[in-house]
Formats: sequence, C-alpha cells, structure tokens
Amino acid sequence: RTEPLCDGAVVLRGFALPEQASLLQAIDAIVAQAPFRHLITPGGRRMSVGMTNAGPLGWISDRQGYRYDAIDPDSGRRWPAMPEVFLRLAGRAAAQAGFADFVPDACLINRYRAGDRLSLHQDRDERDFGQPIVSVSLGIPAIFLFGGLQRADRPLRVPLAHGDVVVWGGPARLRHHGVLPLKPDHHAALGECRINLTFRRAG
Ligand code: MD3
Ligand code: FE
Repeated sequence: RTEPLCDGAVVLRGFALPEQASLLQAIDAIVAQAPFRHLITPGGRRMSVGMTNAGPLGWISDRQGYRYDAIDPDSGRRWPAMPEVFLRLAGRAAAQAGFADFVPDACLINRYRAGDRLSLHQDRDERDFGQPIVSVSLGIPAIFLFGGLQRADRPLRVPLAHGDVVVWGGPARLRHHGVLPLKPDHHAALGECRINLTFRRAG
C-alpha cells in the first residue's frame, strides 16, 4: 500500500516485510564489525540513539561537527560494505515513489530503545538535495514527527511499524523531522528495540 504523506513523501506500509530475515542477518553482520555507539553532538550532548553505518560513506557527529566519512572513527577502518539486499530494497522503494535509479552510498543504522528519541532536525549534510532519502523501520513501533521547512511549523505525527518504508524527496527533502521518545514494547524478531535504516546519496 502506498500512502501519500504530503507533497514529496510516501509511506509504503509493510514494504520491507518480505526481506526482513535477510535484512536482520545483514544488520547483525554489520554491527559485529561496527558496533552501535552514541555519537556526541557538536554542542557536547550524547545522542540517546545508538548509531552505526554501512556503505562507502557513514554519517558521524563529534565536537567538530556533523559530516560523512569513509572511515569509522572507532575502528579506523572503512565502514562495512552496503549489503546487496539493502541496495535493492532502497532502489525498489525509491522507484515505487517515483525516483528512478536511486543508488545510495550511505546507510545510517539507528537503534532506539525505550525512551530514546531524535529531536527535530533537517538532513542537510548531503551534497545533492535532489536525491531522495529512503527509511526502513524494523522492530517496535515509533511515532515519527514530520514538520515543515521552519523548525517552528507544527509537526504531523506518523506512526511507523515493523516493515514500513518511507521515501522523502522533492519538496519534502528539507522538512524538519524527528522521533518521539519510544514507549517500552516488545517485538518478536527484534526484542525491545527499534532499528531504522536511512539510505542516502551523500557524496
Ligand atoms: C524527512 N532518522 O537519521 S528516518 C536521521 O527513524 C533520521 O531514525 C529517523 O531522521 C529515524 O536523520 C527518521 C526518516 C527521515 C529521514 C530523512 C528525512 C525522514 C526525513 C529527510 C527529510 C524529511
Ligand atoms: Fe533525519
């Protein structure tokens, strides 16, 4: 099912469900090489969400700022490769939403546990805002906040469940967004957590 959210954003409910077993296996392999860590914001705050990356570029934050880097600062090595199942799923979702030939070079993997949140922000560290962003939700549900171009615009609340995929592009690409603190819950395959995959063309 394809649900338009607003101009430029569509929710594909359950789109990732047929791939869930291979996605989870791929995530385990990535996390074994590049464990989840809590990044520090440029302002010195520790992010509650655990993060890691796969692909040629990974998103990181530290006292110096936000940026993409080919090297995992914790290991000094390149980020784990982007699994084929990630690339294919992101490409198919983008195509379904009207963005042909989306080839992401970065996958940010966010892990949320009960109480973890992501405050309202814009994604603007990428080179080309003409490229869409694809996000895949796995595990316990979350309420996604979808705001406007101004930080003060009142956000829409969008519930996202295991297997839901959202494609954001065009006029939605620079809208503010965030995730409300997660309620404690349990998911049969992921236990007490939510994992979100965010696919971007960063470089
Ligand atoms: C809407 N992650 O990592 S993905 C992020 O659930 C991030 O972990 C959230 O926001 C998460 O930056 C939400 C959905 C998302 C990603 C990028 C967007 C929504 C977006 C860019 C523009 C508008
Ligand atoms: Fe974001």
